[in-house]
Amino acid sequence: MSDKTLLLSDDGGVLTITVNRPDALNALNAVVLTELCTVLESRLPLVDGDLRGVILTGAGERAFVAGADIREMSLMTPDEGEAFGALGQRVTRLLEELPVPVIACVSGYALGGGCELAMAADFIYATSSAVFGQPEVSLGLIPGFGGCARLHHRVGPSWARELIYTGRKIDALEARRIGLVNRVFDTRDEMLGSAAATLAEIATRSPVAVALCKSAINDSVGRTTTDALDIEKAAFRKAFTTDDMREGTAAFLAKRPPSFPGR
Ligand code: CO8
Repeated sequence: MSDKTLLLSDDGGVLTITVNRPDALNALNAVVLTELCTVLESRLPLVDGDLRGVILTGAGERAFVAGADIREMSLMTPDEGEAFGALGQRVTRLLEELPVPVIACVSGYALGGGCELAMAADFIYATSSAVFGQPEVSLGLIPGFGGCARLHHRVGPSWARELIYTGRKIDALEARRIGLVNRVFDTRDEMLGSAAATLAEIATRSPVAVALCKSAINDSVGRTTTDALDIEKAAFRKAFTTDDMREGTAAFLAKRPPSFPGR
């Protein structure tokens, strides 16, 4: 196993980011969060580049990420805690702002900041060993990397409140049942293979249209239907300015597969 805390591999336009602190169950310390920011910021301008999707995972079978680093947080002043929370929130925003789909692949624990990191992905795949939860209240903390802000959009306010107030952990099947997880797999290899296949399928669609959908969905969260429809209307208009839209509609009419230029 490498001694780097973040492992990156690029395979055919799919970037796999692996949090690699298995001895601490991949807990997020300031170093990992700063490295995540650096990687994601460097990828943001690649809307016209080769990047087609991101898989976010944790090293080993025991944990995706077992939370923010409790040892590190235990020594923080309020100002340091605020800066740490802001750093974690920045990572989750960067994942949402990436113009390509992000799939979180969860084996083992996704607790606290780990569950919040997974929720910043577009959707979550899990193995049957996965365990989700927001146990912060057991530590006198609260979810600080977007758990209070995002969990209720995934599972509805009632489930979000119960999970956050109790700190209770749920298994993969329960997480799928309440809508937190899309798919559950027997093995990690199956999960990663399926995530790669999903990203490959999405890559056959217009990358510009997918990016417009992603930002329209993210920007609509928490808005009124009227505001959300305005956001969608603006994105719909923008689609008409793209070469992808001309190609996609022309290909349909010519009864041939589209070849999207990605602009
Ligand atoms: N931080 C630091 N170290 C951790 C963490 C963590 N979150 N989780 C596990 N570890 C370490 C353990 O200390 C242990 O290290 P060592 O071997 O040196 O003692 C090693 O990983 C293995 O852990 P365990 O021996 O405890 O393994 P078990 O299989 O017995 O238990 C559990 C696994 C159930 C996952 C258990 O480790 C656990 O409960 N971990 C903590 C889970 C948790 O509470 N996570 C939430 C943390 S709070 C948070 O994420 C807040 C996010 C927002 C922050 C906003 C800041 C403003």
